[in-house]
Amino acid sequence: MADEEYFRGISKIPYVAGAGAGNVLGFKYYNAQEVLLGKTMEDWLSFSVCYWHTFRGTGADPFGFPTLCRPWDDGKDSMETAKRRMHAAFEFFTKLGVKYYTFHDRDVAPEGSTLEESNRNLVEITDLALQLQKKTGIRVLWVTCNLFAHPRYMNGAATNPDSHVLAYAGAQVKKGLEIAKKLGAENFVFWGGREGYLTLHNTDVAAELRHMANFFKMAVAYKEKIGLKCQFLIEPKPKEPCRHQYDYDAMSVIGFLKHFGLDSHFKLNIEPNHTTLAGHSYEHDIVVASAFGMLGSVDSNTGSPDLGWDTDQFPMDIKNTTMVMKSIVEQGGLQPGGLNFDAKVRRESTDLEDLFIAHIGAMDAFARGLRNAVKIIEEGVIAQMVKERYLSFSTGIGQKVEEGTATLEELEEFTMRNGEPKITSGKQEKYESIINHYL
Ligand code: XLS
Ligand code: NI
Ligand code: NI
Repeated sequence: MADEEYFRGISKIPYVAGAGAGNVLGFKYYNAQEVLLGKTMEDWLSFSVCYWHTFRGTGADPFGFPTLCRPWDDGKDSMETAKRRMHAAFEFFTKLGVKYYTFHDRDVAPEGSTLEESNRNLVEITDLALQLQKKTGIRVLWVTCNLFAHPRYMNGAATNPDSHVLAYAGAQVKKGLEIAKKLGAENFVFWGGREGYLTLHNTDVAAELRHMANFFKMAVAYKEKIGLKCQFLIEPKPKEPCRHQYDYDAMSVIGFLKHFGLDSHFKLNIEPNHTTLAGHSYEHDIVVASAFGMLGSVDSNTGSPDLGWDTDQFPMDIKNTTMVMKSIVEQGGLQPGGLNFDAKVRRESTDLEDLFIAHIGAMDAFARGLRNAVKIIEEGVIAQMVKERYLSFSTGIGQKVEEGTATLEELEEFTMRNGEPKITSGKQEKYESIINHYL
């Protein structure tokens, strides 16, 4: 089992700068060890493969049966299958040349009929993961607990109206944190898919938010108790599967964390397909989270903007990747976060090689985005224009506003003295033309 090769005919993906359009099994832009602005591309991008889509995805959708047959899967949720899958996963990570992977507890090990059995399974499988990590140097970008798939969580986990369910979720997170420590995970993610409501008629919103905050406080306490060093992340999403999810978008989560005094313990894991579901532009939540110093990691995927749900497609749009990388480079990088491909091949992309083609295409899209962003930042044309736009805040009354020392009386006096402000063009088309220059 350990020696079996699952991705036959595919070897380590090479850097093939300048190769023709038809070569989709090589990187044309991602050159891992190349240094840009003092850091290797590998470090700026910290790519990660997700376990759930890439190793558990079957292509099933609400209207159709599975379409994706994988050589490591026999359709059984057994420990033996789980181990085979783990070997296949590490073969994939190694050939693709990524340093990180992410998983939910229940992706890697089957859920047992009791919590004890589930925990035993998880411990046994992560022993194998640890062994493969040591052998390959591949690391865990983040671990998360699946607190949304099992029927017990249908009314929520940390926001469930039944404290017994909340207790179960807490027990699951306790084990998840222990596993994160064992595997040296860089981050731990909370995604609240069932933390929200289907109807307000049966929901005590204030109680649910309080319980969720207290749940996070227990997680922080246990993390500190066991000396787990990783960064906690919350992943916002406005809806799906709930009608409304409390972690609606970056600004809502930041407000929640600050309200409950949790903001020093958490950062955000932003998934652009969730941002667009919340009605914002692709990079909006990246920019907002970064503005608060809370951009921790990115679930780099995309949706189809003409649809209203999370299609988890591989990000292939160079303008999007450029704008995301601009924010990331401006804040000095993402570490200990990274770019995790929370993305799945289409259910019609049935070849095994499509898994490689999808990841390579998306890695190259981000590598191009990084190269573009570096040029935008190095040349500084946009930055200079933005700086000039806000120049009035560096002297006089503007400076007093900036520093928080101005009063309304002073603003009135200033206005009486200076009259009507002059009309200033926002120059949107000029900015857009300049951005296009770099794409
Ligand atoms: C679902 C989320 C989920 C999280 C991890 O929409 O993106 O996959 O990333 O639970
Ligand atoms: Ni995600
Ligand atoms: Ni998602």
